[in-house]
Amino acid sequence: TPPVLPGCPTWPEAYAARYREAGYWRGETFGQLLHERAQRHGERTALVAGERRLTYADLDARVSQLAAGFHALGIQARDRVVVQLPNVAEFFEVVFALFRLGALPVFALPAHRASEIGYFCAFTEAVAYVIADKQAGFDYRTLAEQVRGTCPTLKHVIVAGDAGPFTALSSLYAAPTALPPGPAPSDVAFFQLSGGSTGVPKLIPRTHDDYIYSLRGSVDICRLDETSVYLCALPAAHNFPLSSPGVLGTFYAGGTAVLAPNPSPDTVFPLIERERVTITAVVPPLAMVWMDAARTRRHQLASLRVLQVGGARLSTEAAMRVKPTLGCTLQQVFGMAEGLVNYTRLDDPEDVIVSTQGRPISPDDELRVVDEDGEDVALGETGQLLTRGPYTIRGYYKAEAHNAKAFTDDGFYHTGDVVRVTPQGYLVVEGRAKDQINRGGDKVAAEEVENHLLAHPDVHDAAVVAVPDAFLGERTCAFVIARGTPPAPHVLTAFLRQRGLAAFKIPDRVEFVEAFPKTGVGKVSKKALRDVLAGAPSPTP
Ligand code: J2J
Repeated sequence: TPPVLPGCPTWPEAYAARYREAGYWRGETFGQLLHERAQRHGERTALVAGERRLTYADLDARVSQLAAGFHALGIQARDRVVVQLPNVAEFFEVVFALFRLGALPVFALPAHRASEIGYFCAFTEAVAYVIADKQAGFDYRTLAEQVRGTCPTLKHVIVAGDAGPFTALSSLYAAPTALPPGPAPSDVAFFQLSGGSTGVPKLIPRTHDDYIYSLRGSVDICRLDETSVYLCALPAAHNFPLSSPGVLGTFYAGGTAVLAPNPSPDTVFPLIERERVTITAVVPPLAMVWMDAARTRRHQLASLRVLQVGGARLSTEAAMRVKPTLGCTLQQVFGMAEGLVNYTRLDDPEDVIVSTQGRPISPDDELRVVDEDGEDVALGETGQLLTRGPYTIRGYYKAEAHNAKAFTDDGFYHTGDVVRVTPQGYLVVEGRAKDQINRGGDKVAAEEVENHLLAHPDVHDAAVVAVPDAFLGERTCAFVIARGTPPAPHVLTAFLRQRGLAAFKIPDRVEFVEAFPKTGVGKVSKKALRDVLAGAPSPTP
């Protein structure tokens, strides 16, 4: 077998050697990590989800059984498996069982629908798709029916709960058997999804070595240990609650991870109180909702020491309210599934905590801030952030043409974020140069939505842009040039839903125009379109 999965760019050998020498990559896999923690912390609680409480020994045993079951089903090393599970214990049983075999989870979000899931299955040639039966009023088995017909490689649909016509996950916990040798630490462990700015989501190959390093770094910075209790309120598949330090970082530290089925204060506050949660992570709009709720229920948060906020820019004003209203330390987190994660440190001065998005995990995270021509700007000036380092990918999966644009020749990743660096070396996110809308932490690639709109017979052209929003930070607006009489906006949004686009990507607003304003080089000017929404006079096309 080839040393890495074909289609996954990797670090040049000189860098890999350096990262090993520096002690970042320690040659450990996720399968081994859980075994080791089970030996060390066997009777400690690893995971709390709904009615279930699993010790490290329980989790390790369940994972061994499930790995045997997956193996018996024929799932092999490097097989791709699309995993779309809500915040249930099975999520971690499934992914660790796949890690043991060296099979590769593709981390779909619960909000994804036929368009996204069908694409992930087809693009990765997935052999299996793992879902819950029903969650939050949605029946994932219907989605699986739809997807199965379109993906010939898909052999198994595996369901946590009532399986209907599919394979019950519960039937796969088998007596542990001898398994083939596990993956190498340098192997890809799973695929994260890119927020992206392109027509289809990009897949991010993360290795055991690089991801475990980012966990160890995050655990140190967030001071997790075996007494820590981490609450996972965001969807567990997302890189932030998974790894910064998230549930996997909590396992790394031997602490307890509590999974919340949804992030509303009514659900989460009693959980924080009951489980004595010490740290949790939210996106900015949720931080606002929690701060409002805490006015009357702050006593439920007494155990909380750290609130991490990330995924989108938190205003300084909101940041300043966290400590007074919630009584805990704010930690700003500016990360990306491609790698680089920045944190404010827990003992940073208050002004650094409220007004910056932190600094990198690793001394070997290399940052460049460049202008439009790719030239480095002066220190402290604003520009586009490029990064390279021991846990930042060198390329997306099977995306050669896109990689040539998204990475420099010497391996720096174009984050698409516009930042400046403070004299103390902290990053402040000032804006964005990528064609993406950040809807309260949910990333929407404009081109993806535009392509779906263009499929409608009444749409001649479409351009999707961000509208500022007091609650979400940004919402989406689709500017549409109709072919003939414009359809009602709800006809278009219903059309996108019916095409199986995740709800958070459905435009919040649709505006019909006669023509698009153009830039000097004749491209659609999204800036001029955003100005229209901001109340500027209509552009002259
Ligand atoms: C402004 N923009 C931010 C912040 C992310 C930890 C935390 C977040 C993510 C994440 C993650 C931001 N202020 N504090 O993976 O491990 C925007 C940037 C960035 C993009 C990445 C993690 N924190 N962003 O959000 O892959 O534009 O990862 O490039 O979903 O979110 O999105 P994503």
